[in-house]
Formats: sequence, structure tokens, C-alpha cells
Amino acid sequence: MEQLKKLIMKGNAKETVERVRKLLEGGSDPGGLLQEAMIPAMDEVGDLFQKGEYFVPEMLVAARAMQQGLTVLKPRLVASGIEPIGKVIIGTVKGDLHDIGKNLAVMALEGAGFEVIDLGTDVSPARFIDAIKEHKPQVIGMSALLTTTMLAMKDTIKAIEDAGIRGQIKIMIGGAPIRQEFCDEVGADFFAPDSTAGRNYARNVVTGEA
Ligand code: B1M
Repeated sequence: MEQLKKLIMKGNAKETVERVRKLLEGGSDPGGLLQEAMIPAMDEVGDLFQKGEYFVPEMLVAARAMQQGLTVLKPRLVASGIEPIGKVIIGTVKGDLHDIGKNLAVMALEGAGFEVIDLGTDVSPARFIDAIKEHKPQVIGMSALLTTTMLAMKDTIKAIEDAGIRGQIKIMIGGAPIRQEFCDEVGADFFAPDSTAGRNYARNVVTGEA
């Protein structure tokens, strides 16, 4: 596990993929790999960046190793062949290119049987609105990793209200800088501190418990 963490931090994508495969073959729990090695690796990369020991290229290669490791984990995290229990539209907000957390939220939702329309990164309020009108989801999910771009969540919610479609959907938000107070301030329905909480909330929405 420690070796996997180091491989991601070094941005060694090829060996990350091999290590994830080996650990899975050896019986490791996919959720454990994620929580105990892969996410901590990204946290440490962020700390090193903050200290000025890592720069954007190092963050980028680490993110690439993480993403490739996740492609090996995905089939084990996502159950297949389930009828959709509901629809969720998800995206990283305008100006923000971070998508690892958002992708984990997508996996958790797909694993729970949701059809997920993933709008990707740098998603404008207008694109969210068009997608809501087209796909008619029960839940919208927004992710932001920057203290600057989290404000785009407020703009998006306001635009959804102005478009007269706020009442049709529940809105959940997530990402490292987001807190419950911010969620309350911008008028989102739910703050998801992690992908599991996001999945549980979406499930509660479709069963009428939220
Ligand atoms: Co950036 N970056 N980055 N970065 N980056 C951070 C966020 C930063 C905290 C690093 C630091 O300084 N310590 C810092 C932000 C500081 C701030 O805003 N106060 C930062 C910065 C400054 C920047 C740039 C501005 C750097 C520059 O260019 N000078 C730049 C901005 C680009 C842009 O977006 N416009 C930038 C660029 C990048 C890369 C492209 C190099 C790369 C992203 C690659 C990619 O995502 N494809 C990158 C990375 C990798 C990071 C760190 C190191 C790791 C982020 C990550 O993937 N974490 C990050 C430091 C950190 O967060 N520790 C950092 C792992 C991920 C699993 O966690 O996304 O929080 P997270 O998701 C969690 C929960 O939050 C939740 O579920 C997940 C766990 O289950 N969740 C949701 C998230 N979204 C959810 C949505 C939901 C539900 C749950 O439903 C909707």
C-alpha cells in the first residue's frame, strides 16, 4: 500500500496500474486501496505543492497516475448490469479543471445503479441548465476544488433558480474547500464530504427520504 502511494506521488502511471492490479489479485479491498493509499497520495501531493516542493507538472503526473490506477479499480467499484434507479447530472464547475473527486463521485453513483450524465470539467451554468432540461435528472452534483471556483456554484444555483427549474431537482455539492456553511449560504440541498455521502444522498432523494 505504501509503495502504491509512493508510485502515485512520483507520477509513475505504468507501475501504479501494475501495483493496483497486483494488490487486487492478492485480495486487497478496492475501497481500502482508494482510502488508505490513493487518496492520501493526492493529499500529500497537495501538501508538497503548498510547501513549494512540488509544482504543477508534478501535480499533473501524479493526477495522471491516480486516474490510470482508478481505471483498474473502476470495474471493482462499480457493479454492472443494474437497472438505473435514477438520474444524476454531475460536473466540475466553471473555471475548475480538477476531476478526480468528481470521477469518484460518478463511480459511486454508477455503482449504486444511477445513470450518470457526466458533463466533465469547467461546466458553465448554461450547460448545467441545458442538461437539466434535456435529461430531467432528480439530482445535480457540482464539484469544485478551488476557493475561487467554488463561487461558481452560487452562480450556477442562481441561474437554475432564474431558469425556473430549481424546484424540479435537488442539488448536492462537494470538493475539498466546501463546508456545510457554504452549502447553506449558496442554497444547495446537500454537502457531500465524500463520494459515499453523495451516493447515499442521491439514493435518499429517489426513495423520497431526502
Ligand atoms: Co490543483 N490545487 N491546481 N491541480 N490540486 C489543489 C486543489 C490545491 C489545494 C493544492 C494546494 O495548494 N495544496 C490548490 C487550491 C488552493 C485553493 O484554492 N485555495 C490547487 C491549485 C492552486 C491549482 C492551480 C491554480 C495551480 C496553478 O496552476 N498554479 C491549478 C488550477 C487549475 C484549474 O482548475 N483551473 C491546479 C491544477 C491542478 C492539476 C491540473 C495539476 C491537477 C488536477 C488534475 C485532475 O483533477 N485531473 C491538480 C491536483 C491533482 C491537485 C491536488 C494535489 C489533488 C486534488 C485531488 O484530486 N484530490 C489538490 C490538493 C488536495 O486536494 N489535497 C490541488 C483527491 C480527490 C479524491 O479529492 O477532489 O477533494 P477531492 O474529492 C473528494 C471529496 O472532496 C468529495 O469526494 C472525494 C472523495 O471521495 N467530492 C465530491 C469531490 N467532489 C465531489 C462531488 C460530489 C460528491 C463528493 O458530488 C457532486
